[in-house]
Amino acid sequence: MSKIIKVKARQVFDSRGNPTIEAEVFTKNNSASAICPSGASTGTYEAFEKRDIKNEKYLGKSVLSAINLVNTKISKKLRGFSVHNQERVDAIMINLDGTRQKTKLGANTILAVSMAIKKLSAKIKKIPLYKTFLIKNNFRLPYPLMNIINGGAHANNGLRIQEFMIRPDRAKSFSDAMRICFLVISNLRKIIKSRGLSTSVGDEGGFAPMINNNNQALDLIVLAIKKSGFVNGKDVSICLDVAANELYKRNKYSIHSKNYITVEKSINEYKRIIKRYKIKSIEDPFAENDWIAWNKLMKSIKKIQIVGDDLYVTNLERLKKGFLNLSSNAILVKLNQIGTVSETLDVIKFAQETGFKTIISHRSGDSEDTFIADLAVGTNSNQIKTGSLARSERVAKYNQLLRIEEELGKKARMNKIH
Ligand code: 2PG
Ligand code: MG
Repeated sequence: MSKIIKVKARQVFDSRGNPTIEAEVFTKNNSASAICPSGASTGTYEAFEKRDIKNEKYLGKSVLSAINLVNTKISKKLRGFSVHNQERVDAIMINLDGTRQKTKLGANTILAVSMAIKKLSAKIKKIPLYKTFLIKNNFRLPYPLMNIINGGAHANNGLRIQEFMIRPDRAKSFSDAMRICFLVISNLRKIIKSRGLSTSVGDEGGFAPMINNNNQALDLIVLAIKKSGFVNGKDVSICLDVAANELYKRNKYSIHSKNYITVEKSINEYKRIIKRYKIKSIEDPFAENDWIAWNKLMKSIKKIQIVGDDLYVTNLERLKKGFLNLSSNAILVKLNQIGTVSETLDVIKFAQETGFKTIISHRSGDSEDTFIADLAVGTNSNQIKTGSLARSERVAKYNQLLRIEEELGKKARMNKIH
């Protein structure tokens, strides 16, 4: 009853309006589907995203060849295997591809199938998806890292830093966390409007006002937190994703202004804003190959969450290097950076065993698929980063977490931040 009889894919569109893959897996009596997301500020070491670069009808962005691969090669190879044996089916696809970065089939091709299989397994077992990952009981809800001001590659306002986020550190439940974020966002909207700035939003649902100075964005957020009756750094903490790959040139960085400065000077600037704005978490503070800079930062600041995204690209080898190098104390986890559910779980397991905080993340090009909400709960991940309370592809994940919390009832607990 759980044997795969067919895999089928179709081209659908992501939240930026770009083509992406939806895969549907069939057993005799059941089926389930999943949609692959897509990033804009991607790391060099991410697994390959397959697109028809020569198809001018879609400006080189269609995924029709990937879809053809699913409908033919992958469907044929997976036929007869059980949907309950995720590792096996993932290994078959990894071997069928046979390359380091999944350049032959594409990580997007493989991942859509891998996620659909996971969903179908849960459906056949008649259990919620979150119960099929690493944790079997004592589920914990993640703290949301809500991206409320968008900059960098996700907006066109000239803000150096890509994501300005809030985390409701004293929330007692996930619904309480949502209420706190709702209040801060509502007040931020009012403040931005009162300054005569636009309240239009960027790719991840955060506001994208035409300001180009990090401090200005941070001042707005501090004010919104205060106006909402919360204490910055206690009730609500400011967190950043610098996405420093985009701000790096010849050993120097233009994170804090348009001027390129050394790592040492950048660290001093980090220290200054951490103190002034009580920042609690910084993602990708330096570029993906600058291991020395990461280690210097880790050694020079205490009690701050340093998150590797482009640095690790959800890749076990790179995470092991970061562990040995003392590069960070947290990892951002994105399924499509590596390309299968099994490999993602391996990374999460290693990270948690070695004391890293795990943060499950969306991509800037995302969809109505809420897989990552279940993944966050099912792996006891501390945090989830999935945009603001705007744009349904972002809100869908938060809504799914509310449903999970409701289902867990009295057993629902928030994760530990510290
Ligand atoms: C990031 C992500 C998600 P993108 O850098 O963390 O916010 O952006 O998907 O564009 O890589
Ligand atoms: Mg990032």
